[in-house]
Amino acid sequence: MEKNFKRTLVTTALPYANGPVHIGHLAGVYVPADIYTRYLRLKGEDVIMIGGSDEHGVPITIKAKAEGVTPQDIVDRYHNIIKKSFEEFGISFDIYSRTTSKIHSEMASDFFRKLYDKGEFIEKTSMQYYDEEANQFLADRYITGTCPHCGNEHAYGDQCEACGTSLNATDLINPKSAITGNQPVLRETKHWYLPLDKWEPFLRQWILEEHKEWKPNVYGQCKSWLDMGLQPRAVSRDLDWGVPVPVEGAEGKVLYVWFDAPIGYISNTKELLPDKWELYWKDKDTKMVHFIGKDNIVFHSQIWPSEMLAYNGKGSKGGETGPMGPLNLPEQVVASEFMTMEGKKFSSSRGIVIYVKDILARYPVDAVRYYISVAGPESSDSDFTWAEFVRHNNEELAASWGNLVNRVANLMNKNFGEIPALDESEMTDEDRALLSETKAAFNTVGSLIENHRQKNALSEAMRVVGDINKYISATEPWKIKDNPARLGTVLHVAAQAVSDANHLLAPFLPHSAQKVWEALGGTGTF
Ligand code: B3M
Ligand code: ZN
Repeated sequence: MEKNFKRTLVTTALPYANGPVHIGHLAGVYVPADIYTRYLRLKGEDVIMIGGSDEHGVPITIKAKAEGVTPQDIVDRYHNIIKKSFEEFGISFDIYSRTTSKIHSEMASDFFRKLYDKGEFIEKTSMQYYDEEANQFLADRYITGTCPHCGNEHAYGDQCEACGTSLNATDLINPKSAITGNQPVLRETKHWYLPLDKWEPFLRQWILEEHKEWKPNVYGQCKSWLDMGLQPRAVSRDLDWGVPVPVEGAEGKVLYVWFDAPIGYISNTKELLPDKWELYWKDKDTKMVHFIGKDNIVFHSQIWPSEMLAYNGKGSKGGETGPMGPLNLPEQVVASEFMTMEGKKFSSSRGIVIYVKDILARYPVDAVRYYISVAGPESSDSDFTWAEFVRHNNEELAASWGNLVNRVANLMNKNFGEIPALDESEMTDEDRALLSETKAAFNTVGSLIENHRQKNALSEAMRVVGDINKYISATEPWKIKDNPARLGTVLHVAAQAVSDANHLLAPFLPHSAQKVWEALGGTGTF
C-alpha cells in the first residue's frame, strides 16, 4: 500500500576515500540520487540528501601501505577530491561529511555499546587467517580467494563482488594474503558477532512480504540470501585503523567498516541538523531511501537493517512512537547495476576509467549528466561509449532541446523583446493541446521519477520536447507577418511549453535549467 510521507531522507553510499570517484560511480548512485532529490525539492517537499566519505576499513589501509603514507593522509587527500567532484557534477548534497569525524566516532561507538549492553552480540573466540610475514590478521580485502558460491577467484574476505554474497574469510577456497601473496595460517582471536539469523524471520516478512515493490535486482538477491539462511556476522576486526571497539578487552580491535559506515548516514544527518536529526530518522512520517551500487545490496538489506533492529529491539521497524522512538528501516533500497566502459569493467588500476575532472575539462556537466541518465545502469548493466555519448548529445540535447530554446528565445527577442501576451481569442486547438500535454507530463514524469524509473522519465520529458518542436514547425511563427496577436500567442504558448519542459528536465540538467530560465527572461535562481 502506498503510504503518504511528510518528508524524505535520501542517503547515498559512502564512497571509500581511497581514490577519486569516476563516471561509473556517478552513473550508478550519485546522479540518480541527485535527480530524485532535486525532483522532490522542485515539488516543494521536505527532503534532505546525505552523503560522505567512507574513511575506515581495509581499502584505506591497503592504499596507505602501497603509497608508504598514513591512512589519515589518504583519506584527507581523497575526501577532498571526491567532495570537489560531487560539487562540480552538481550533486546537491545537503551535507557531504566523513566517517573520521568526531560526531561519527561517537555515534558509531555509542551504537556498538548500546548493542553490547543489550546483549545483542555473541562474543566468540575463533581461528582467523593470519599473515606471519606481515605479522597481522587478514580481514576483508586483505585476503582473497575463490568464492564458494559462484567460483569467482577474486572474492574478498568479506564479500564476493561477482555474486554479491557476503562471506567470512574462512569461507574462501584457496585463501591468499593480499599483502604478501602468502598462504595464511590460522590463529586464535576474539570477536563480536551480530546474529543475523536472529533477525532473519523479521527480514523475511519485512522484505519478501511487505516490500514486493522493491526492484527485482534487490528483491531477488534478498530472497536468495534469506533462502540460504543468514549466519552470525563478525562486526569487529583486528586492525589499527577504524573506530576502536568500545569495550574492555578489545585492545587492538576496531569496528568492522561495514558496521560503522551505514551509521555514518545517521552521524552526517546529526552533523547537518544537530537538533532535528531524529525527525529524519525516527518519525513515522519520514521515508528513508538508500541509493547504492549492486555490490552494496547485502549490506543495506540484511546487515544494516539487522543492526537497526538490534538497536530498536523487539523487531521494531521504527516509527511507531514518534520522534524519540526507534530508528526507521529504509522504505526503498535503490540499487543500480554495473556500468562498463567501452565494453570493459571500470578499473582505476588498469586505467579503464573516466574521472570527473577529465571529462568536465572537455564537456559541459549537463551533457555528461544527460548521457548518464539516458544510458545509465538503472535496471540492467550498461555500457559507456564515447560514440553514443556524442550522438545522444548532438542529436537529442543540442539538436532537439538546445535548438528549441534558442529558436523560441530568438523569435521572442526579435519580435517583442519580451514574452508576448497571450490573446485568448487567437488560441487554436493546437495551442491548447500542446499546453495540456506539457501540464499532463508533470504527473507522468514525476511519478516515473518517484518510482525510480528515471530513464523512462527522461524519455517522456524528451518526447514533450519533440512535440514542442513539432508545434513550432507546424505553426511556423517566422511566417506570421501581419498578425502580431497571433504571433504573440504562438510564441507565448511556445515559451510556456518550453518553460514546462525545462521544469521536467531540471532534475536531470540543473545547470542548463538555470540558463534556459534566464533565456526566457527569468531572474534569480531557477
Ligand atoms: N564504502 C563500499 C563502496 O564504496 C562502501 C559503501 C559504504 S555505504 C554505507 O562500494
Ligand atoms: Zn561469488
